[in-house]
Amino acid sequence: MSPERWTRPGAAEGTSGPPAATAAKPTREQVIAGLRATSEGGADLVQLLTPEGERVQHPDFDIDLDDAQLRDLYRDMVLVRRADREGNALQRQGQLGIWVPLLGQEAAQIGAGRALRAQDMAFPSYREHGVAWCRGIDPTDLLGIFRGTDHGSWDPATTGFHLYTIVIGNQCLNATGYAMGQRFDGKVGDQDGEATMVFFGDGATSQGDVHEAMVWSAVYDAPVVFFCQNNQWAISEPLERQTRVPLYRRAAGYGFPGIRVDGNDVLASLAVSRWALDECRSGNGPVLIEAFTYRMDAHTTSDDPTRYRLADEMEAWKLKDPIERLRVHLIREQLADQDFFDRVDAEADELAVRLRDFCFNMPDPPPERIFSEVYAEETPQIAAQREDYLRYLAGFADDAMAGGVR
Ligand SMILES: Cc1ncc(C[n+]2csc(CCOP(=O)(O)OP(=O)(O)O)c2C)c(N)n1
Ligand SMILES: [Mg+2]
Repeated sequence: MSPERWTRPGAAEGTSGPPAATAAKPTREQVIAGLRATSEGGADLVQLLTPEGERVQHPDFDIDLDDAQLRDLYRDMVLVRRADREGNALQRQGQLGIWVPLLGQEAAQIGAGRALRAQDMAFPSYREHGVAWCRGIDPTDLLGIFRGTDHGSWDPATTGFHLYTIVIGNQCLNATGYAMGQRFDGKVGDQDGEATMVFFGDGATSQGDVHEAMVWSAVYDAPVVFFCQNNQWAISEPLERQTRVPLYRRAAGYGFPGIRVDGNDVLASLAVSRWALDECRSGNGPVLIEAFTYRMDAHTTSDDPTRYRLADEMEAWKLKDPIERLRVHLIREQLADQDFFDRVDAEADELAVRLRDFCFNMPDPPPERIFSEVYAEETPQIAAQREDYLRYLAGFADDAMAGGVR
């Protein structure tokens, strides 16, 4: 086989197989441009609502929602955005150690989150405040994680929502294991079955854990939907530092379907997620969904994106705002009046006040708590460490230290 036989994959010309020997070899720049080539609405981007709020049809995916359901999706996104902005502000005011913004990713998350059924299980990373909302987690429950007082206070078993995972990509392995359990328990095989959905980012696709999870899921038919929010950045690393092919096409290499959905279109995210979960429920999983979206704020409150990305990129994505396009659609089709929008805004204000009050009044945990619940039963070593630590704290004259972590 001569070396000329192999050219770079021609992302720009839309082929997923090996390029023909005669194909012109794309330049590195063309390959990189191809990663984003379909973002304006190509044949391989599932979109049901344009950035201008116009409802469009898709041959494979459609959805039939009534007016009230459309309004509910709008309300979800507005409330989640408001909770997110409040979390950001609370960090700036010194009330939280850090906040991880979801700004811009509301449609991807609400679409996926509302596609999940009660019996399903979701595994988030750390930015999935919108999915948390859909699983019935009160936004106040997120605050302890970012104030450093707990690791998440909800019960994954009853909420169907695992605790946040900071270790990039790791939750894909956990989700695959959980999905295998669903299979072994006989919960897969019909439309009333169970499925698992795991959330991760574009950067996470470079992690070994994600690869291993995909290989395992493929060969053992694990009922898991891999929901990748491609927000274009992994902190300061752009997409082209993670891949040379559009991410959804990687699924072909594992042997399961990969779909790219407009992640700023809540209808498309909902439609594709429902389909993928049903595939898993009925035993046809796994599926990869690449939700093509954009991180409109910093990576976290510790990050300054002006140091590595240009303002015009941000300006272009503002025109694709997920909430604005549904708002325009509701107005254009006369599905909601001013009174509705005012009520949602008032509800968002109330939520923000509730979050602030909750945060200001959060009790500090007692210092000895770091030793409890490490093991199911306390070991003598842990008991000795706890006593040692409490003796150490008691040695301070200033009882601010002894009284708790401030
Ligand atoms: C295993 C591991 N390596 C590195 C980090 C540091 N880290 C935190 S977030 C992040 C970038 C993740 O980017 P992406 O997967 O695109 O998710 P996003 O933050 O954009 O949602 C990195 C490298 C980590 N948390 N875990
Ligand atoms: Mg990312």
